[in-house]
Amino acid sequence: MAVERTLTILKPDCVRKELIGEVTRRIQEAGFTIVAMKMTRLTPDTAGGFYAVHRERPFYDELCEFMSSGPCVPMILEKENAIEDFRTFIGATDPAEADEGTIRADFADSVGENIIHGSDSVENGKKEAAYFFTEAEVVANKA
Ligand code: IDP
Repeated sequence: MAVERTLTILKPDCVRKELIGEVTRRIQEAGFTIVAMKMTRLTPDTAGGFYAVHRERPFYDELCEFMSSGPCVPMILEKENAIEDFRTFIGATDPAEADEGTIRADFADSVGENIIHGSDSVENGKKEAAYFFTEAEVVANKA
């Protein structure tokens, strides 16, 4: 299996609930290597740019408001089969439908405030990583 990278964001609800440590521990325990990480705060505009694909969806404004409501922690993660494995690890978008033991099942309150993001394809992972990180900020690139 190919080594892939995925972009995750510990969303503002994750930071507010003081779950950065617990979720990061689980990410590493599941075998993902963190190759870039920062804490930042999105504006409604930068959140909107990240989720541009959802611009026509009824929840778009709510999503931009939520994603800019406090700091978040984006990371680039590396692992074999990272994209699919990380989506399985975080669980379904709606925590009520997420498998037991997944991050969203354990910690998320609603389909909107669902703790964590994970890229849905290798191509989108690359675009999303570039949205948050320069090449120089990716530690593995400097080894
Ligand atoms: P994903 O994060 O599991 O890939 P997407 O369908 O790509 O799910 O939606 C992006 C984000 O938009 C979700 O993680 C969630 O925060 C928000 N979202 C999705 N559907 C709804 C909804 O029906 N109401 C409110 N927010 C939603």
